[in-house]
Amino acid sequence: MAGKKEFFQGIGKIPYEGKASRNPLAFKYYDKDKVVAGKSMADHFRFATAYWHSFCGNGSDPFGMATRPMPWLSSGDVMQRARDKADAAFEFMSKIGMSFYCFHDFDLVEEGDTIVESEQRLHEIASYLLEKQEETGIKPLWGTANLFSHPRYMNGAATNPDFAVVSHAGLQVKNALDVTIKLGGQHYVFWGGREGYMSLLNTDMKRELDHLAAFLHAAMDYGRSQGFTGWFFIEPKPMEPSKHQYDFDAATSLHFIQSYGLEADFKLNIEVNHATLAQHTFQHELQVAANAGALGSIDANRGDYQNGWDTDQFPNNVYEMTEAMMVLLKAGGLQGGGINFDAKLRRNSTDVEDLFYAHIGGMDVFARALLAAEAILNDSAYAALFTSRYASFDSGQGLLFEKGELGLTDLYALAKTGGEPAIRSGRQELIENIINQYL
Ligand code: XUL
Ligand code: CO
Repeated sequence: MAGKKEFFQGIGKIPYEGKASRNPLAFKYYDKDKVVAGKSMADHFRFATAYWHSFCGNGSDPFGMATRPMPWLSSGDVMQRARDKADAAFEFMSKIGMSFYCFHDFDLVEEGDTIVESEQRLHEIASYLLEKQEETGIKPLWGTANLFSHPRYMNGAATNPDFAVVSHAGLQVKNALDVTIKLGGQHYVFWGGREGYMSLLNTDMKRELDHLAAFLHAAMDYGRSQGFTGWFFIEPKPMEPSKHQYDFDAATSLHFIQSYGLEADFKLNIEVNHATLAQHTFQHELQVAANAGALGSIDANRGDYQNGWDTDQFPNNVYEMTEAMMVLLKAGGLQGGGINFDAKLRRNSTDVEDLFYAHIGGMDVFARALLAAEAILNDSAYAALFTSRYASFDSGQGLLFEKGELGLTDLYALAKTGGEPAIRSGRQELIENIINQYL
């Protein structure tokens, strides 16, 4: 590795040692080459590190300052800081065996005082990242533009009531797309933290949604004109930082995508903690996306059952993740995306090892859940229980109904001669017990 400094000293390549291992710096379940349901674990997951949380987030919160030592941010020179950050990122990803990363434009390098300065910085750091990528084979899973931190976006980016801000957002997305393409990024994400409103009293919702659609069409046309072949993902989230965000959940985002004719190019990036903020489960959001053929990618994390905000903790609940992996396997996997750990260390996790423990834990939870889900779907009574619930639609009148061949008077006549339907158990507890048995 070309990096001059070693930022994660004393930590080598993280091995897979199996579940009997007591080595905290080893995988217990994530065995990248192990084939599960016809694909290696690495190919199922395509794990990615989030540049912002892992290499920019310093533990500060609205109540307190940074807690986490980040030696890669110590240089007084902005470009040196960006290069050191890239060195730290690639050292971490190489050691843990991560194939992908995800970034916002100004995670890579700080925004300049002028547009020209920002563009120069982005161009320069992208060239440096390209060198690191060539050395390691690690690439972006997706890129995005930060259209929510700068004060200019306080009233929205693509949905801002001021066209000057909308066009500035366009400039930023053009540059972010150029960098994503230059780095061989596979996909491009739109997360609209400020695309929404704080009060309807001053918001023309319909007009703002029309603007968002025009903006996304323009971004998509530009990307395609530059040879970008990846998907554009919308990442739903109901609120935070806005009171109400337009991409509220998977169903709302799909309705938007379909209403504005974006469905050939746009899919969804489903985030666990965004699902729970919308009062859904993660698996619900995965299923809604899958039903529309739009399950593109995943942002992995978890919320907190007692807090109502986006805590972005690393995943640790194997039972819930197993339910999610059952949905994923039944859907035939992700459509081109991967699993990005959009998760941050707790403010009091301050040792260099903590970033490794967090990612090892998250990757092991996915691996363990995938193994369990595959066994449940293929070896247990589950599949038969599931399909038998719908057996009355497999033949006869039920099948005709499913094909749309029965009218309401047909249903009337059938019910009248059929009498009161039998009471049939949904067997929820039995199915829950089966899952528990396979963990
Ligand atoms: C915010 C969030 C973002 C997106 C990318 O909640 O999830 O980090 O993933 O902008
Ligand atoms: Co996210």
